[in-house]
Amino acid sequence: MTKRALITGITGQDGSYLAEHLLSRGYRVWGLLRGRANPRTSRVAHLVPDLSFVDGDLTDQASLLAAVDAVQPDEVYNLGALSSVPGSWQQPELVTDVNGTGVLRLLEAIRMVSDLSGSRHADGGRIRFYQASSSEMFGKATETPQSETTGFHPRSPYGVAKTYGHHITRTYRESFGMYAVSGVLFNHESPRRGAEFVTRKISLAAARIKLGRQKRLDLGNLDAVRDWGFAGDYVRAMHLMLQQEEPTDHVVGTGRLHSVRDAVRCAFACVGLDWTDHVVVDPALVRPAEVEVLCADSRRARAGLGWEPTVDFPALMRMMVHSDLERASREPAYGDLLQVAGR
Ligand code: NAP
Ligand code: G4F
Repeated sequence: MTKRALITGITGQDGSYLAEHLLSRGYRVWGLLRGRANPRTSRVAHLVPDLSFVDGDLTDQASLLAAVDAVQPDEVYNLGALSSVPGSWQQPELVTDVNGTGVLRLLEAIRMVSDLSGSRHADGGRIRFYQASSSEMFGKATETPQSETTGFHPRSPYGVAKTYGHHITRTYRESFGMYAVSGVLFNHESPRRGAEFVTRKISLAAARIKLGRQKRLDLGNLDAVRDWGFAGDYVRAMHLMLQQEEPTDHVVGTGRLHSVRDAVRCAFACVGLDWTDHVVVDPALVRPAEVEVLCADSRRARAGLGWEPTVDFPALMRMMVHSDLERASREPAYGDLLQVAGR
């Protein structure tokens, strides 16, 4: 029977890769779209009409209930969130509502629809649920590397809200027997990554500076260290987590560490430039409370799901820089813009 999946966060980086992955496996896929009047669908426009949309917002219980009831999904992937960590200090209450309470609302919608229409699902009426948890929950990590048993010490409103989402998912699993799991995913990037995140900010700047469309790159903490992987690999892990006999949380990452400085060096080397000629450290971009190092211990995912990453860090940065060179070459040069403005 054709499986039906509902994805929140369909317009985001991961939503687009996951929709592609599920469609390629024969799923019918619906994306939850907020703000129909002005939807940001550029990342998934190429998937229409195979991909369908349903209205809804994680801050609105009634819309989630209606969406789950309309789609009658076998699997729900909750990828919707305000996902910028620095942004979460600007809008802490909204981030808590969307990234924290939003998870509770979606679990409630699934519970209610499952109770009402249980017989329509092969596995006893239960809709399987994936929660996009984050390595930001480890924050000021109590051990390195971090695994499924490492304690949480979040350092931002984003991390705190994600920690609530993680715990409420486990609580619904234990309270109601729901197949509800969290993937604790470490940083994953791609050419579709938002330009507010550091790797994409760097790849875009390297491309623009090479093409004479940008002068310099302002960055915050160059010493921060992350475990960066490719988003296309990580959505495979999300899908695998919902295909297991028992609902189990998994940590997903490469186990390889690189600093922001490494990312800059790598990206500028791709375009034949010395990064030290172009990068300026701006103290205003340093966070109120930084997460210095995150490193995944993904042994459970590798052994239990058979998951492996396929793209290493230098290949990931090259992929992003090459994509941005192509994109930036279509942007008007600064001089052209001045001419258009009549100056
Ligand atoms: P992203 O590109 O920032 O996408 C976020 C998505 O959430 C967008 O589609 C956005 O829709 C949607 N959204 C925002 N507010 C919403 C609301 N009130 N109701 C419904 N949807 C809403 O994020 P991503 O990188 O794909 O990440 C996907 C998920 O994984 C997020 O939950 C993120 O926190 C989590 N995560 C990401 C990483 C990573 O490294 N990428 C690592 C760990 C966890 P609009 O277009 O309408 O704004
Ligand atoms: O790219 P980032 O903004 O990613 P961050 O904060 O690690 O969060 C991302 O990964 C999380 C998983 O761990 C997700 F849950 C979350 O949704 C998001 O996708 O920053 C990475 C590092 C930080 O230490 C930051 O201080 O880069 C450092 N950095 C240095 N200069 C910068 C900059 N980050 C940004 N965004 N912009 C800078 O100019």
